Amino acid sequence: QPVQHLADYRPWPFTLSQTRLDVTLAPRDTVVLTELDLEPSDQPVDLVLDGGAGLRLQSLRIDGLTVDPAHVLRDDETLTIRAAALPRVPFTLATDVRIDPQDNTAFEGLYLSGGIFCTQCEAEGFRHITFYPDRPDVMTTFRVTLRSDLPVLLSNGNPVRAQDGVAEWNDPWPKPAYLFALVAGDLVAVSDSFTTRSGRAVDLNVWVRPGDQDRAGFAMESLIASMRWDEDVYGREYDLDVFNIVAVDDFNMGAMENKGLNIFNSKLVLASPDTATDGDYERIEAVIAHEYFHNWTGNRITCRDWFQLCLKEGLTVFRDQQFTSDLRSAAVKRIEDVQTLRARQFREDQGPLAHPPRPDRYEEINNFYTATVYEKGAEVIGMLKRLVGDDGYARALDLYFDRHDGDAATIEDWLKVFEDATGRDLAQFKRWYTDAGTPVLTLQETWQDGTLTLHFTQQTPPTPGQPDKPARVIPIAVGLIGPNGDEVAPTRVLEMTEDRQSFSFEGLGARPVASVLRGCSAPVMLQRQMDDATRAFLLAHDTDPFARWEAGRELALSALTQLARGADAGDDYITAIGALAGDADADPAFRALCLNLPGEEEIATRLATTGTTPDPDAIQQARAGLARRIAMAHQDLLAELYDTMTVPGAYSPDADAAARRSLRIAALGLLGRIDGGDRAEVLFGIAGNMTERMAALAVLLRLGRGDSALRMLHDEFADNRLVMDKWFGIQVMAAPPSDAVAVAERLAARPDFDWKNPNRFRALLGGLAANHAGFHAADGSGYAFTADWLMRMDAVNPQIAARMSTAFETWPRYDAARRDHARNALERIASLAGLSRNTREMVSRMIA
Ligand code: DPP
Ligand code: ZN
Repeated sequence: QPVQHLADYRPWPFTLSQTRLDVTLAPRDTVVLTELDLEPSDQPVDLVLDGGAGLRLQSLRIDGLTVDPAHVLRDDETLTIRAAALPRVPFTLATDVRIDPQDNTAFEGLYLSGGIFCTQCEAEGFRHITFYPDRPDVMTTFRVTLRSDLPVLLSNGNPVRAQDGVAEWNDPWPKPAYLFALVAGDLVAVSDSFTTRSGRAVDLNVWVRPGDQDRAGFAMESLIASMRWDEDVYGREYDLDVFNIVAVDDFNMGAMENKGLNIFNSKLVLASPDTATDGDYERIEAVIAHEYFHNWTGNRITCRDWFQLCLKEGLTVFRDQQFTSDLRSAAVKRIEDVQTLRARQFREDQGPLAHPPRPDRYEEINNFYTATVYEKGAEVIGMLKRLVGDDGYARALDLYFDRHDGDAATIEDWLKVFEDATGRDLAQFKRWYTDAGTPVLTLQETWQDGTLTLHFTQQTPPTPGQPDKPARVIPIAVGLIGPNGDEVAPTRVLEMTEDRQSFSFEGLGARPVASVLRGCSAPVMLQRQMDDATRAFLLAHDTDPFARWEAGRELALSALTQLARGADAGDDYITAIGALAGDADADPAFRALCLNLPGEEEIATRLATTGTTPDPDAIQQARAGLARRIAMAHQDLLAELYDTMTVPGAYSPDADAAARRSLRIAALGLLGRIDGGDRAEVLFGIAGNMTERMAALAVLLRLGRGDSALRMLHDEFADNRLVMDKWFGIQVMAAPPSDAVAVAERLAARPDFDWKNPNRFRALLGGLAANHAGFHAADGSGYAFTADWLMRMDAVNPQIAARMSTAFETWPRYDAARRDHARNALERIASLAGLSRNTREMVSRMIA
């Protein structure tokens, strides 16, 4: 398959009015009978169906008659029936195909996960099940018959009948093949029901393995909250009689929004206080919501082609972010989202894998399920909402659902809806979708006669294939804080449209401090000359919680980058952070976010973007040293927080309880720098929840005294895959950097390193990648270890190998010796015989 180009889009020259599937499940030789009701267009053209060499075709009939083999062509990816063999009137094409789910280790199409048959069809998995026009703009109704002795047989839509090993499902909503799903297994359900606001009763089920029911309740609560929220906030109702969620252990992604039958990675469904952290609970709630919200933004309105992936993903991430903000703390959620954006999307934008939210070329679409498509896609919608206002946004969304229900739509359609609903011209705004790269916004200020003027320039560095970057429209939210700490001008959104532009605030008595890019009003990097005292002032007084946190962040990064360069710094930060941590009026979660120092990766990024080659060891030492100084300076306060930020009563994952725990463990982490790990040792033994136990374990591992805690955890949870994933991951992540590769090697040699399971593989390899100085070990051992495993994984599961190869995406910014090691590792991967298209594309972009 050559490079795909957006410009080459052509509608499919047939009409498909119904798909009927009859599947007899077996580990080997599953029988897939498919009937497609097709209508040809006016011109006679060949019928080209997707479907590769893995499909064993037993028969091919048109209206009951076998198609003359002379008119049939097959290659590795398609089956073609010549126009000469096709009727000029509506006809039914019937195929009989055999496949082997048991041998499907790529987890794409139909596969077995621990005795459960399940599917993953996005983006192009359906073509591994049967021959089909496997493209999102071909939408049709599905009728599915499943045959198996397994007790639970599920597919999309509404159940028609189920008895004697046969189940029939009917999905009345036209959908593309990527939203198809089937599940068969020995499963049990946690069940509930929901009545939509127009009175439709919906049966809800969360299907898990027998024994896991007591860990599925939170997923169900989250589903009900999501259904209610989408009605209240977007006016969107559910549209079938049943909504099923199934948890499986082997899953390439987090979860999948198949119509009426969401399939989830079990780590995003199963939770109990003793096995899941507060972060896990929050993530489960968000992903359940995300997949549910796709029912409208993704399923009822889907994408015309895969270049438009951010149409559904950016919008659905934006919606799940709004949902979490409404249920929990909006300020904390915004800070967490920006941290993720910077750690993953800014990182992507600054390296060889940079691409726009709507790319215009790809080789393998699975490589574009990225932070840029998802997280930046959501940021772009946040900007749009800021520019047109809340009312304009609501009108545009109503119009979007009205106009495009049932469509396979494009980014152009999406923007047109906003233009029509608000009268605004979005031609310049569209660059956010088509141009890669993070704009750098610089700010200079002048003050004269009671007028403060902000002089901005914007400039976006070149990215692969896009040397020139015209100016974008950037919404810059600004407020002013007076010298006494009061807000003298509330938030106002400045719209920057030129390369350089100035904005004035007049009639001011005394010079205020500008609080700029409030709420992170645009996904840009702000460069601004500001002394540490002014930053500390904003950290103390800014009325916008994001900007307040950001002031502390900048203060920390300023200290850490100086320390990493060998200078002396940090006193201002230590003083300011103590005041904030002790501010009993501030939300404990906010205080915890401020107390957590920027990670080593973020420090490396800051150094690289300001012209210094990052030295991973120096960064690690700078950060550890500053943490120790904070602990020394605020020992009593931190000990008090640790002792008092407990949560009485039974564990609850709600925002307030989680906030207190987050501040408590932030204090624990700092105290661990000076108490030798004694508190952590005690806490690990007595804590009744996984949040505190994992935090304690991380402290112990960093100090090299985690062995007995690891043994305890292992003895308790050896049979729990999700806890064991954490057990593998944290040992590598929290290892002293000089040991990290050795720890990873030792763990990889264990019999329970079930590396073909994506979660287990990600735990170990992702754990190493997250250990910045360990992965970037000067001798290249971290790179070599990772490359060896990526090559091994590529032959088994190309999607996972390709995804994890992004560990290398920052390699060009390190020193020459590390660059040599990294390039060698990447070239070794590139030269592997039989390398998948997935990994080949990633590696070749990284060494281009
Ligand atoms: N399942 C993935 C998601 O929901 C891909 N659609 O984002
Ligand atoms: Zn999604």
